[in-house]
Amino acid sequence: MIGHLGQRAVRVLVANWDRSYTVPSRRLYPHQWSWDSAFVAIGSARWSPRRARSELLSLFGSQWRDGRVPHIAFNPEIQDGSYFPGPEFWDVRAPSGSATSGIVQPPVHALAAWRVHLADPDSGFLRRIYPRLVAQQHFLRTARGSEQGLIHIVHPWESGMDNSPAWDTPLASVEPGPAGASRRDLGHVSADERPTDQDYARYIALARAYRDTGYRRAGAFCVEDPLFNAAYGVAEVTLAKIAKACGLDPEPHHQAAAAITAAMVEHLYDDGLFHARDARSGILLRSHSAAGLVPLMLPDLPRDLANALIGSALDRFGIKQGTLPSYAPGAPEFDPARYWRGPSWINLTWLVWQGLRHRRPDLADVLADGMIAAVSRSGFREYFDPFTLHGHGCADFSWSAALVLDVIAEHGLNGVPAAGGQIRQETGGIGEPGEIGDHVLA
Ligand code: 9WN
Repeated sequence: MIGHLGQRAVRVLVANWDRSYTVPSRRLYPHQWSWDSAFVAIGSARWSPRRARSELLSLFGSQWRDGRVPHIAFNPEIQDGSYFPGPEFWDVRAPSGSATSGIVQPPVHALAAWRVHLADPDSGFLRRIYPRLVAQQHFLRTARGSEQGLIHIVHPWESGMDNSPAWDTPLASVEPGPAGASRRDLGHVSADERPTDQDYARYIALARAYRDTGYRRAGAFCVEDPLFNAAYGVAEVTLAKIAKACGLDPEPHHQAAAAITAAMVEHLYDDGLFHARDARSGILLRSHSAAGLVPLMLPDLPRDLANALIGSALDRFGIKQGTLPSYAPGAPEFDPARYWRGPSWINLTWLVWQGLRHRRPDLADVLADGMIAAVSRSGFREYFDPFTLHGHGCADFSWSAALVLDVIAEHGLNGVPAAGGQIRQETGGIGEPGEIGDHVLA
């Protein structure tokens, strides 16, 4: 059932495993990233729920006292300077003692935890992770929440879609600092697939300014992003399920989820797409980012809006072709090869796939086949040209491998899902690639 493609995906995850979690990429991203680990857990749940639990628990081991889950937890054994900005730049430690960054990423972790539980029910795991997930939401609500109930982000890196054209306008007001010389990414990936030096210098200036307030006050960049807020809403929907499974009251989570959806509809929606909003001026930052389709994941999205989003997915993003470009191809800023400015990403496609599965299973199937086609054609690359499926960015990228395992388990390689939605599980100890390989790849 897993097929040759699934075996290759497992091999990527085994190769990127680092004792208790998975690095996104050995060379380009050699530490633990927050939303990457959530996506990896969703995929690992299909073949090794033990690894999936470890992935999430290890990340939450670096949670701050205020509930924030940092976007990077640094591996102390990795040589200084192999990723920039590294621990010396962020200059902060979690209560566990691990060096971390001070910003966050979209909170897709409750969803991941629930999927891990569904794959291999473990009430001890759920009870352990639930208060941490609640604290993560609490941090967002209290430190980043607006009166209208929306969450703002303080850095493009917090959106997960760092280089999206959606950030061109808010970034333009950021004074670039001196950063070019410190970049490490260009040693691994071609410059025309990555952010420009000027944008990179702005990222560093913003991160430095936030750091210098003790990671408390937003600087020039302060926006409410539809993907981030949709993830925040889906987290409440999922926490209701987790609370119920733990014998706790789900009602506060239901109420929170309904309020988030309502606030998003009122403040972030316009003309067939959700948009980011400048949190200070309240001005909508209209763009053509596929982040605006992710609210399809919200189960209580009004039906007429969901239909309008599906119309945009078809007309503006052309998903009938099987791929979801990260930015609408008809827009002037579209670039099929540059990071987040047009290429297809497996994680973004997976999120929208989730949103379509119950609403338009026919279109969901088209996207599932498209994800499989992209990695079959080009391997588990970081991103793909949405028209040619040519691979870009780094190779052996963890979430591309992990989420394709989930797609194989749910949708199957030829439209036939794996029995029980489960790919064979490892039975050996974690952390021994050979051992795991023997069990899964036999
Ligand atoms: C900054 C790790 C991360 C992803 C992000 C992606 C990219 C980092 C970078 O890589 O961002 O966090 O150095 O460009 O944009 O979504 O989590 O895979």
